[in-house]
Amino acid sequence: MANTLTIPSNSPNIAILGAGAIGQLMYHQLCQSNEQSVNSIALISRQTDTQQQQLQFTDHSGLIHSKDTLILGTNDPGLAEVNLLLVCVKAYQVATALLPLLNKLSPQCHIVLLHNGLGPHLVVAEALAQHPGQGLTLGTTSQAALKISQWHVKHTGFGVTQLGYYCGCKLTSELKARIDKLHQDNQALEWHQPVLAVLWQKLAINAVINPLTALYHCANGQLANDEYRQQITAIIDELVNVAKWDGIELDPALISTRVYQVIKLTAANFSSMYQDVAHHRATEINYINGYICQQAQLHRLAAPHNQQLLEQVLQLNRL
Ligand code: KPL
Repeated sequence: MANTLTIPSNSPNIAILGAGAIGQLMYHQLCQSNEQSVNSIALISRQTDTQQQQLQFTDHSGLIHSKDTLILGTNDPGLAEVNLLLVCVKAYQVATALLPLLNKLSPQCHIVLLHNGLGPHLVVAEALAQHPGQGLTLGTTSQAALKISQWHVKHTGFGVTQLGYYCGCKLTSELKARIDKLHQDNQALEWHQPVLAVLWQKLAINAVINPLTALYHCANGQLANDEYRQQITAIIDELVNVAKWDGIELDPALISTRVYQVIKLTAANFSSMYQDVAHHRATEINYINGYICQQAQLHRLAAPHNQQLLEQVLQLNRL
């Protein structure tokens, strides 16, 4: 189904960049919570041409929904109508996928980054200096989704989505209300100001669970065993120290409690990094433990445990 379309009227004004599991999940959830205005929501692909595609969604109760979806190509003039863009690509894809679009989106477009790890926000914020009408919100989600096939995702777990304004023009109340509607489906959605502290907390969860599950080849739950405790404490202590020099105060005991909660809540899951390594895909390690090492270097701090994990996971990628 790859017919080129022209869509002069009824152009979408909310778009999702990235059609992975989380991107498609966000698309379906936005459509369900904005029923009166589903035609205003689209995906953006890497292709230059626009297509129509039937997407399927298995919700948490097992019901399957089908939806004809507009997948905007990167050359579509309709991009100029997009005034809310949810970026759901992996951290290492953000700059290449998003920066070439900034000129094509509405000059008032508000961008929401939703990925594991930290770092791309710095590059995007710098680029937005050339687009004074646009703005940036950062976020993270603990919802889980599984890609059953290219255009079929299954909602596999509830979790909180945390968002907060970062720079540039603020979200209009109309667009914020449309994001807030995601609350409808029993989903926790929180706004935090400033947002960076919650992103560092999520970074701690990923800095522990993702590399350790990839290296020890295990499900998240195994990390609750005592044999990992010392290493987990060391990773968190280094992160808390680096965050402090970055202006973010974190309580190591609270971070540790939260990390162990997530290990328990997602015990049967295999982390995204475990899966990336298993499928010989690039990992987000440079934006997780790598970001901690980068900021440590900036502040002339030592972060040997995170540095070792970074090197070990990069090595796994080379195997
Ligand atoms: O975000 C995750 C991931 O796998 O990337 C966690 C929270 C660790 C769940 O698996």
